[in-house]
Amino acid sequence: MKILVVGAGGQIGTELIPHLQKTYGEDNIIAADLKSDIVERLSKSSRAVMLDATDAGAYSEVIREQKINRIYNLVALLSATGEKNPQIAWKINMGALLNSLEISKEYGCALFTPSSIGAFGESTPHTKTPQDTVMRPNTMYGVCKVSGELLSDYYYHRFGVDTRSVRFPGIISNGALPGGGTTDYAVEVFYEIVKIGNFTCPIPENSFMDMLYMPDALRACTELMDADPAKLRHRNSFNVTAMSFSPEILFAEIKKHVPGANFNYDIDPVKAAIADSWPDSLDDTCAREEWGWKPEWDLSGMVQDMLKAIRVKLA
Ligand code: AKB
Repeated sequence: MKILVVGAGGQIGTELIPHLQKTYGEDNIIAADLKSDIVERLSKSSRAVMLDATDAGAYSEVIREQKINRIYNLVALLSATGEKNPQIAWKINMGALLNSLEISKEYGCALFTPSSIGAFGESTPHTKTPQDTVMRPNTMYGVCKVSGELLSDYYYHRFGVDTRSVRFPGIISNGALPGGGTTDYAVEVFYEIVKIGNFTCPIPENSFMDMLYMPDALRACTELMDADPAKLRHRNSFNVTAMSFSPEILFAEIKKHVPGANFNYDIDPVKAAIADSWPDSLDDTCAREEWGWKPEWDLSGMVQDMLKAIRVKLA
């Protein structure tokens, strides 16, 4: 197995690379990113190449030269950034996906491209959101995710490309920071509380969203791609979740360990509207039944582990 991770320098890629190295062997994993400083950072702990995934020629060359047979396409502008520049979000998110699909078709690669809870919108049932339901997102990020799910299923049915993916909720992690997402507050709060004991939240206190702790997200990436294809009735994309909470609930949990922590709200209207349009809680039964998805981290375990890790990191 030879695996290429494109967009490897972001929040997921930074931790997916060591997870893949541990699972499939260091020499079999190649990290690719657009920016030279990120490639330099990645190259300290993995094989790394500079690559613009929207450049089809350069992308094909890497696949050919490195004899790649599985791709994780993590290239994306996230929800809040996408609203600042919708045209660029479409160009980057869909450009990288279309190239990944075409290349996978040509070179016989299996392809994982994460979708998101952002693929849902206001008209989606918000509680226990089913696997198959109304998908009419209100953001450009969501429009890209729904289009991506449809295109990925199209390439599977029409050309037999082995496309698989999950709808990630907010991912909480202590490696690289997320950037430009609506769920970022649930990571940023840990840094601010450990650093200065205060956090000003851009999301309303009672706005619920699904979340996953990074170790569970990494397992989803590998367990789905290694799953028996005969058991998959769905492909693009599976609902996955581990917990659903509002800022108020998360902050109360943090306060159990940092009693002096202080929380304020300064609502960002764009992020608040996005959060409001997304599900409050997903139903991930299909992922559980079709490939054995089972999260290991809940709110209380995640909060304790995050505080420990961020204290070490900032010490
Ligand atoms: C975002 O907030 O945009 C992402 C996501 C849920 O896809 N973290």
